Amino acid sequence: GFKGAIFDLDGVIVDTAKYHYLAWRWLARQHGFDFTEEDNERLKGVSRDRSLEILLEIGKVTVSEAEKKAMADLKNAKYVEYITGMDESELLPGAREYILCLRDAGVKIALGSASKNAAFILEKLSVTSLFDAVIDGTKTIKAKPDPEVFLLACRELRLLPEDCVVFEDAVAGVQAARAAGIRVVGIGNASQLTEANAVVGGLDELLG
Ligand code: G16
Ligand code: MG
Repeated sequence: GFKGAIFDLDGVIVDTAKYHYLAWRWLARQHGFDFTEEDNERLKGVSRDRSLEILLEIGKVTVSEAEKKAMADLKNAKYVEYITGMDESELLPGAREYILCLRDAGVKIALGSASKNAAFILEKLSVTSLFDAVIDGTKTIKAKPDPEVFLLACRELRLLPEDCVVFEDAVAGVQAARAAGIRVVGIGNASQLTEANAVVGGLDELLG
């Protein structure tokens, strides 16, 4: 059993990856190169700044630090335009139901996301009140695979890592959870998430 459940956001609760993709592709095209859906796989769970570095590598574009900052801001403005239109219909199957089920059983719930837009997205999905703690990209210094985000979540829930479980879809996120000493359920493909303690296709598979 476990006393705390820590959920990643993109790829676990909601598919915001498609909006990140559209915004990054828009930025790439502004700079004269294409950005494919396959390229986008490399950005899942990765911080905004690191994502930009990868994008620039793909486009073989070199820019100044000031330009990088401007590009990251532009991408985010575009991304925020897309997510502003989101509502609860975009919750992934089983997400709300599984969290409610855990809450009924007395399990504490936290968010552990790399996104600086996480609080806004939870509001759009009308699930803010389901979380006892929200740790996101505005509260962390080190990005996944560093364990910081999940250790902060445990601390805010007042629980030990060994009493918690993380739900993660990205390899870097699974590694971050393991580094924090927390058991992790991978969401996605078992051949990709090899370091997870268990893997399911989605939270709907966990509903009893
Ligand atoms: C999410 C996405 C990443 C994104 C990151 C930062 O991570 O998977 O693609 O780059 O957040 O997002 P933002 O630009 O909104 O700060 P997670 O940890 O929720 O899967
Ligand atoms: Mg994710």
